[in-house]
Amino acid sequence: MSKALKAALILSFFVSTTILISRGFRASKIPNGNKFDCANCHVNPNGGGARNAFGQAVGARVSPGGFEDFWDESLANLDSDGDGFTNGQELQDPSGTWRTGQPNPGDINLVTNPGDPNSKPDPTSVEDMILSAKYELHNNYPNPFNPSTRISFAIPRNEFVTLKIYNIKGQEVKTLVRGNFPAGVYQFEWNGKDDNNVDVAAGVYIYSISAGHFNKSARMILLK
Ligand SMILES: [Ca+2]
Repeated sequence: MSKALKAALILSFFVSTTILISRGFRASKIPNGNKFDCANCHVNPNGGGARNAFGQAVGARVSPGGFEDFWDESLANLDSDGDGFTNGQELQDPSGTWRTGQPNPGDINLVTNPGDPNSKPDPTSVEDMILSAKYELHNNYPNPFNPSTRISFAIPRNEFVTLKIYNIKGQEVKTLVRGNFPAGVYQFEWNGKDDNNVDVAAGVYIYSISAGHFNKSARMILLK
């Protein structure tokens, strides 16, 4: 075998290996990228060749052969394939907060292809996803606390809201909030007293919100 031929074979081995590695590597850098793998970015479902519109957006964000992370809020907010749904909505990470290596967000069964205009999600599931992303129970602050702490939550539409505090045994200690609220962000202070206006003991407490179908609880610590 001539030196030139050997060199050409070695070079083609490295080039093809590098392309294969970078393809698999990049699919692992988008949320739920394993569902469509190479077809997320390439017209040919087996990969290689022309990139689809999503692949072009990815290509614009990485250096040739580079392994940098590129999934972010701005890529999530694009509708690369023009099917009326953002890349983030198609990949179950509407706000683009997922990062490489984290568990896949959302439901992989609902994931559609961000580079294929014929593959798009059910509008109802997108609406649910957007709404549920906007309900939030924030961490109380300060925590641990003495003598009082603030608890805030967000709701995307008018809801009947209850925000209750329980002790570690699950016994209700205090109803902090109970009523109808329009969409918005709210903050309430808990002064460490129960429903009878008696100081509670130091320890771990649980605050729990219920707003429509949204329920969430978190822990806080009262120090004395
Ligand atoms: Ca699509």
